[in-house]
Amino acid sequence: MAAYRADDDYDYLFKVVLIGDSGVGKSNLLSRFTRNEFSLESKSTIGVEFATRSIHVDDKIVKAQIWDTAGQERSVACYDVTRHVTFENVERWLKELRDHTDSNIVIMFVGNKADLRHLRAVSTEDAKAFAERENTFFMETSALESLNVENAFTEVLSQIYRVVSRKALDLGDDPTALPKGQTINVGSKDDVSAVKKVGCCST
Ligand SMILES: Nc1nc2c(ncn2[C@@H]2O[C@H](COP(=O)(O)OP(=O)(O)OP(=O)(O)O)[C@@H](O)[C@H]2O)c(=O)[nH]1
Ligand SMILES: [Mg+2]
Repeated sequence: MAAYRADDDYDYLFKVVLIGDSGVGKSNLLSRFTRNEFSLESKSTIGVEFATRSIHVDDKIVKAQIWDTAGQERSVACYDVTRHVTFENVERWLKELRDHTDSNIVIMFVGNKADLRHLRAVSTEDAKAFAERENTFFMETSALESLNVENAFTEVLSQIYRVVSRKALDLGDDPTALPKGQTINVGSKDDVSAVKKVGCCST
């Protein structure tokens, strides 16, 4: 076996979709995580965009394909801590999601713009309590200050990895034997084309 790993050599490919109201900072969380970039004047996203980055989880290379749109594989639900309505909307989304997907889906609840301390409208306590009730992961981030962005994505990818390897074990398989280069959808049977068809915020 070769001692090096090529750039595109990975053990798992996970698809992660960012959802949340317009302007909460989805595109900037994505660009901060995948390119370490932030833009103060980013334009509203039209259509579908994605970017990739590989990280290590345990001894495995996990490649994340992160979709900046609303779709079926909803993993990271974002709101803006300075706008309470964006919190109410992800609350609603998460509740609907619970009714329509299997319990294995991994959801991270992300309160972005934590740097705007003087403008805060959603308290950490309220968000934490909601996340506990809904049994989701929760983190406050700032794409601007690069606060917790790395942690949020690493956490969600590690949890998806855990669910997937647990599933593989349940089936009596070796998790490392999962076929390489195959997209593993957690909590949905639909593929990317379905995401495009459904478009933004359809539920
Ligand atoms: N202060 C602060 N501003 C942020 C942060 N993240 C994003 N912004 C700003 O918020 C605005 C919207 O950010 P986007 O990343 O474009 O938001 P979006 O959720 O992708 O919006 P849509 O594409 O319309 O759905 C931009 O002006 C960003 O510069 C943050 O963590 N802190
Ligand atoms: Mg955007």
